[in-house]
Amino acid sequence: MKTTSVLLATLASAPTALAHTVWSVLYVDGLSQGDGAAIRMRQDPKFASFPVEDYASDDIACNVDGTKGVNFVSSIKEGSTLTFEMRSWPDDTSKQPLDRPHHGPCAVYLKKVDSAIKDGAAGDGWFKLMDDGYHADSDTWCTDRLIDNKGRLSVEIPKGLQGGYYLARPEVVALHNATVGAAQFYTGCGQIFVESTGDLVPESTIAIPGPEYVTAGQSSVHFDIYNGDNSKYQVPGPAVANFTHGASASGTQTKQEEGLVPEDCIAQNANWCGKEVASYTDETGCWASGEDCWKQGDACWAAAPPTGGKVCELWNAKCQGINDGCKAKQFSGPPKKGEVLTPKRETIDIGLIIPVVGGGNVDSSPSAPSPSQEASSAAPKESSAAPSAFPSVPAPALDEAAYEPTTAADSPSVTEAPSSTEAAASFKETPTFSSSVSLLSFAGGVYDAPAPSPASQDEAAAYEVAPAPTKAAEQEQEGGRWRGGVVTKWREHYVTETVYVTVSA
Ligand SMILES: [Cu+2]
Repeated sequence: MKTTSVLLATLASAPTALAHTVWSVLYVDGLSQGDGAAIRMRQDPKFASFPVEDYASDDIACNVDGTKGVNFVSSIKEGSTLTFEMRSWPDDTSKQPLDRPHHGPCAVYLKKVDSAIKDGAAGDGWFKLMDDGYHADSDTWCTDRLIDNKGRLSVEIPKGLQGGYYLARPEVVALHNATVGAAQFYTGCGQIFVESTGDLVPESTIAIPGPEYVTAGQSSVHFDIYNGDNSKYQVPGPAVANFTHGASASGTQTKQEEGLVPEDCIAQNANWCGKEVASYTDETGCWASGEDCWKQGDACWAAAPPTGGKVCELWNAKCQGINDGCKAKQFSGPPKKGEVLTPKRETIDIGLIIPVVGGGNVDSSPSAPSPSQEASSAAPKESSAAPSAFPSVPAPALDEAAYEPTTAADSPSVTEAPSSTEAAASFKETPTFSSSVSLLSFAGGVYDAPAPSPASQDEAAAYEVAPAPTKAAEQEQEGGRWRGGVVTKWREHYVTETVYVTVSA
């Protein structure tokens, strides 16, 4: 049977099914906010990395569980760079951020909200800050650039953007199954507060979910990347937003009042915070404080997202220390009172910043855009020819080819590619938006091997036809079919197994 042979061939040639991905960490100007902190992600670790495939569902906004907020909100300054990190195993950075056969575009959206914690995410108000699809010169997708960049997607928060709370939504759309219309959306949302006195607002917003974002069957989610002309692929959603002056004072929040990490927080695990237990001088007090400590530890584990509970472990060790002290009749405590258990936050070199194409223009008049302007801003990949006043975006390119290296000499070959560390260092001296050519060269240049791609679209489809059980699932089906007087009997035996294997990045 065809189906059977395809499946078996897949298992024989590729014993590893694809590991999906989940947005796991938010960095602000390269500083980690802590694994899982201020991020809405799917909570069940078994399914955290699974894609959203129902484009009409509210889950497409901030992922499953994404309509509910988390406790913390990250502080951002206008002009700061936000970096989202995806991981195939949210609690294990030694794994590949996303398996290579996931090919597709990426984007970042923002939504201005009254409360970053309480907003339900789905609905109107979303605008796109950047997107990136396919580059014909290097035959690469945004996913390739992200995988080469440790799974990190960065975007600059526009200078002058209206201050206040936002949901920040990174997105990767994997197209390996899009031949049958099953593009996979990987998303999540960061809860942020933008410190700014600016008054810039997007000219228009869209609803997610909604027809201006994506609908099933649309070419952005139903596309044959193996046999089609990938240079014609259009990223889902609207064009990158243009901005205009005229934020309403009532909608501007000038001071962050929600989602701050308490000052007396001595242990932070994602969106949970532990506070020092009461001091004691006698046995009763000792046991009582131990009890309080364990209670907080339980809450830590209960709140731990799929990125794990490393700080909960440290916390429980603290509680054990208190109890040990009580047993040893050391009734003065707690030991190491006030010691901060939160590990020092990591600062990373964010590496690649994908240049923003189009958008960003500030309308000189604060009045509402004319219908023709609206029409042009709604058209994908078209930008008005207005001079760019914002932020330091180059004159909008008409298409991707216009900002890509025009000669082979501009584009380093694979063998000439600098090490990623060297390339990353040269980045830092490069203005974010004005040197798109060198940035793109880097994006293509770090490749040290051609991307392994499925041998055929059948094989690609077979990769993820099955959900990802962690143990083998066997299934037999029998049936019969009558056609033209002949009864064909068939019997199929499926074995689907997902084996996750460590692949060094
Ligand atoms: Cu996947």
